[in-house]
Amino acid sequence: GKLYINEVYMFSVDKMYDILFTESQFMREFLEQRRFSDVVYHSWKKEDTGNQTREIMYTISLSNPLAPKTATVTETQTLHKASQVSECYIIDAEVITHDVPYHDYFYTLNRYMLTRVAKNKCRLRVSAELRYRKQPWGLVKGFIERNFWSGLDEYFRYLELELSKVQLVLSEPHKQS
Ligand code: YK8
Repeated sequence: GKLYINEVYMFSVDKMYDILFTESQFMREFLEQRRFSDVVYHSWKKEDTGNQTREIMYTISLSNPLAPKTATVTETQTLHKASQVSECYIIDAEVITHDVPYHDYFYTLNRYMLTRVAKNKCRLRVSAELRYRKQPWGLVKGFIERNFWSGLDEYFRYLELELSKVQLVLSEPHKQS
């Protein structure tokens, strides 16, 4: 696995949850800029385990000459039952990229941990793992890994950048009228 974000933000943990895990303006604009389209959110469902899960479907555009121009994606998010409003949220996201070469070999597991630091301060920790469904041979494995990590690096670098901007907007002092 790889740790992508481990940062403290100057807004509440509930705000961070709203930004990342509801159909927020932030997420709408972010996905639009990343050229994600046909986004369909299904609602959260309670499982027997006490966790909640939901599915999100979307289409991504790719610029790799070896891949098709677009690919459909299914992201299954699990909100762990250990999560507590205003304290912490733990979300696992299993991401399946259909339509890309070797798509039947791998999927992605991302883990988001949102924790309260103070009333208007939270920590976001995001890590990602490449998981195999079947063992690829050496050449294919190298090929998948290069493309996989470069795609994820770019996505999370951009997410971190956009989140730091939110922080600036939200911490602007309110003008007195
Ligand atoms: C989620 C991991 C691999 C995939 C991609 C595969 C190319 C393979 C082609 C080679 C395009 C939003 C990625 C980056 C697409 C985007 C996925 C996102 C960023 C073999 C020729 C989508 C998080 C996420 C997880 C996995 C990412 C894919 O919230 O390289």
